[in-house]
Amino acid sequence: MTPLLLATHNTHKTAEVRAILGTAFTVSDLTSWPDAPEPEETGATFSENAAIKALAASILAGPDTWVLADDSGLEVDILGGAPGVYSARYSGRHGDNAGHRTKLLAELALLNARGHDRRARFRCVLALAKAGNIVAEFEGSVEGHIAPMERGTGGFGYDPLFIPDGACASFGELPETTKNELSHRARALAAFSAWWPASSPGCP
Ligand code: ITT
Repeated sequence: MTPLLLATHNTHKTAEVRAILGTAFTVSDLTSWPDAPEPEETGATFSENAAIKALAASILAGPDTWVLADDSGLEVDILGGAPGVYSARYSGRHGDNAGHRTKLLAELALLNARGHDRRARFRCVLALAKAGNIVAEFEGSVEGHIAPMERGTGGFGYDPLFIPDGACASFGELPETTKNELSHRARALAAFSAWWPASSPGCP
């Protein structure tokens, strides 16, 4: 099993990455590094923020450690792609997921958004780093729409509001295993897994 440091403090992400990658990797995260600085996510794109997080963790962890950073979020078409890179701080307080969901529903109500106007997608960009360099980047997305009200208590973040195309239930209602088959994170990790053996023959 290859050790992989996930450059996140979000333990929900870690749990999903562990479940999706299975036994090929031993996944740890920054909760095991109490002194890990939280770099400011100053990028304008998921890609830039993923690179910021991956490089900071790679420098911390040293040259032998593979580091993967996940920058992700929800894009709502009628809001011009918001909350986008601001998904984790949409209502003003980082990680106030209930506040973010309330604000999103209020914004859509103000615009009287119905049907197609509620189109949205989750996006995930993964940056892979080693020895202080970005080695590769992987992306995944899942299309869907925003429910009229919160549905279910599973998952995290915007999951109770997001209904993926082809489903009649939100990520907050669907079993974890279903989310982990079709989510933005699952698709980005599938690209990572497909790349991994090809680019690292005989490693580590
Ligand atoms: P790290 O930066 O430490 O990884 P974070 O939660 O701040 O943790 P991001 O900056 O990537 O991570 O913000 C992602 C936000 O987007 C996250 O806090 C959720 O609000 C939302 N999000 C991303 N993936 C999601 C998912 O699978 N389900 C629900 N919401 C998600």
